[in-house]
Order: sequence, then structure tokens, then C-alpha cells
Amino acid sequence: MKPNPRRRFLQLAPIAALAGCAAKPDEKTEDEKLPSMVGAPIRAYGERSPHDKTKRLVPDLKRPQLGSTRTPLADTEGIITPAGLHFERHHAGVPDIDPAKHSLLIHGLVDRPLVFSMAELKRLPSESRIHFIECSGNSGGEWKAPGGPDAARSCGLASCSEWTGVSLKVLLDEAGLKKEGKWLLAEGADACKMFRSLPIEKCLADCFVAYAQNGEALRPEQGFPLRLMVPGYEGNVCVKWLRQIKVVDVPYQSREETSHYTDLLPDGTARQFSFVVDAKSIITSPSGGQKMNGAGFHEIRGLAWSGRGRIDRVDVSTDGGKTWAKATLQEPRLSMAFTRFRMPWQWDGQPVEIMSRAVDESGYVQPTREELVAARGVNSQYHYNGIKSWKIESDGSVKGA
Ligand SMILES: Nc1nc2c(c(=O)[nH]1)N[C@H]1C(S)=C(S)[C@@H](COP(=O)(O)O)O[C@H]1N2
Ligand SMILES: [Mo]
Repeated sequence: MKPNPRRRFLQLAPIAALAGCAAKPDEKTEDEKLPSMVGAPIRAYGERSPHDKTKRLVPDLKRPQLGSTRTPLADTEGIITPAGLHFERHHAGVPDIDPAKHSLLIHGLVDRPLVFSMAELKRLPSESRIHFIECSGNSGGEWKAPGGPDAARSCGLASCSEWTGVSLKVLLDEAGLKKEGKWLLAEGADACKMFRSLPIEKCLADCFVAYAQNGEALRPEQGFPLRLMVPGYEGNVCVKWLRQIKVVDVPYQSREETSHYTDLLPDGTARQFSFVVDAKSIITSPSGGQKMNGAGFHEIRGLAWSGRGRIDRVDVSTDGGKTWAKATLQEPRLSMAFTRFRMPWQWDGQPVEIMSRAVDESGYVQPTREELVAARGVNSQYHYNGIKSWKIESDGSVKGA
């Protein structure tokens, strides 16, 4: 019977001397050549292998406190972003907060204003959920100049973690919400005193204050000791170093709601409070900056997410958008979390353009750049979710298209 070539992914040449059947008696077999070594001693907190050099993308800024670092999406697997690679975005640097001295004030339109210490928060009923955070400025460069060179630069202001904490509903029930309370202001303890207004329905539905990330305390960059999690909404509302929540009757038009995070439309009006993250996807492998090591089998891998719920489908095109095939989605598919997609592919070594298109459970289809620009113009720096393509040259190099 002829071997089925489709069964073998890589056409590797077999090794000469197999275990136990060396060609000559004085020659070492392949398994005898495998090295052995005495290991390093035990340690109290694990570190990565020194051979793993994966890093966040850190721009060279004069005032890094105002900046952001990006997740190297092309070098992450599955759906969880390791805490040390979670993107960071802050407007006044990372404060050093002693959790023993930190508290959360809840006041405004409530029956009983309350202050919770961290220890008191941890006594309350807890929950853990996996959610992405995406900065509204992610992919902002693609509005004016599509072609972001790699996955980190084009899309790295998005990450996904398991977050643990207490639901806002539990906290607001303790304080007793007054019926005039329709919005909530959440404020951080960093120097910019960043605050955002959030509609009370969303707060009661699924928001929570998180003190843990991927099984351990939040990292300082992610808001240690406490942050707000607003699943599916633009990252900016997930206020870090959370210190007060005030229940109010109307949105307060904060700096982040007026000068930032609004989209100037072609007719001169602005799109404001566009909280929900629209469905988006990106192929992380092969992606810009990588080099294909030869024609033949390659697995196309990528990430998709939506603020409207689960990802229903991801289509992949390997012919510049002419035809599309359904990718396999990693289970479980979680609501408002990263979803990993995969597709086997035989590359014939010819130049091609590859791209992905996410569809979420609400039926929303990720738009092409042309469709997005037709609807919103090119004035905005925020909320870009157009289809991203990569160009593969015949030498195997991959570039942003
Ligand atoms: N207090 C405070 N919260 C903040 C910010 C900030 O500067 N200060 N940045 C916001 C922005 S713009 C984003 S996108 C997210 C980023 O969260 P991360 O740094 O954990 O990725 O935090 C939000 N929360
Ligand atoms: Mo952001």
C-alpha cells in the first residue's frame, strides 16, 4: 500500500542509527547520544527558562509613564496571556500601592456609604472569569496607514486573563442602591485620577472588582491590588488601582469620555460612549515579521474576540479574500474572551495574502477596512476592527498588508 502523503505533515528524512540497532558495535545509538545533566535546585517562585526570551514590545519613549507596552501576540499560544506579557496602558505610570493601606469607597446615591479594606473584599463571595481587555486605541494606526508590520504593533493592545474578584452587584447590594442611581463613576488611585462613567445596568449585569489574575495577585501594571473589570467594554473603563465608586444620576463627561475615546465622524459629529468592543480577529501565525521555513504544511493560527459574546465562526482566506474556509475554534469558547482558531494549510511557495474574519454570536461580521472607513471615515484613532491581512512573499517573508 502506498503511504498517504497527507498523513505526514513534515517530510523529514529518517535518522540513520535507530535505538538498539546501531550500524557498528562501537558507535553510539541515537538514544545513547541524548544528553543528561544534573538539574538546578528548587526555588520558591518559578521563573521562565532563560532560553525563553519572549517580551512585551516596549517603545522608546521620553515619558514612559504616559505610554503602553504591547503583547507579542505572535509568540503566545492558546487563549491566556501570561501576566508578564499582558499589555499595559497607563496615563500616569504604575503606582506602588500597599494593599494593607488600600481601600475601596462606595458612595453617592446609596443608602449606606461603605469603605472596604482588601481583607474585607476577599471575605465576600468571589468569582473567576476569563475575559479579554482591548484598548480602544488598539490598531489605531490602521485607520490612516493600514499595513501594521507585525501582530504586536498592529494589534498588541489586547490580552486575555482569568480574573478573580467580587461582583459589583454584591458590593452595590451591601451599600443599597438608590433608585435615582443610573450611572457609576469609577476612579483609580494613580496620579491622573482617571475616572469613567458606566451605565448601572451593565454594572449590575456582569462587572466585578478583581484582585487576582491567572491565579495570583494582580500585577502592578494591571492595577494591583484592585481593578474594575467590565467584560466586553473598551479597556479604558477597566479602571486600575480602583479606589472609589460613586453612584450618580448621569454620565459625567470625564476627560476620557470627551478628549479621548470618542470617534470624530466625517460629518463632524462624534461617536461617544461606544463601549462595546466590536468583533475582531488576527492571524498570529504566520504573521508580519516571521519567516516561513519552506513550502508545505503550516498551521494557520490566530485569535478572535468580541464584546458582544462568544465567537461563532472565524473564516480564513489564503487567496487575498476571494474564497474563505472555516477555521477550527478551540473549546471552550467563552463569552467576551479570546478564542483561538486554527487551520491546516499547504503553502505552495507562491506569494499570497492571508486574512481572517470573525463572526460573533450576535451575527456581527468583522468588516473589511473599506467597509469600516465608509461608515466612520478616517478621523478617529480609536475602535478600529477591520480585517487584517498578511502578505507572504515567495522567499517566505511575511509583511503587513
Ligand atoms: N487608573 C487607571 N486605570 C486605567 C488606566 C489608567 O491610566 N489609569 N488606563 C486604562 C486603559 S486606557 C486601558 S486600555 C486599560 C489597560 O489595562 P492593562 O494595562 O491592564 O492592560 O486600563 C485602563 N485603566
Ligand atoms: Mo486604552
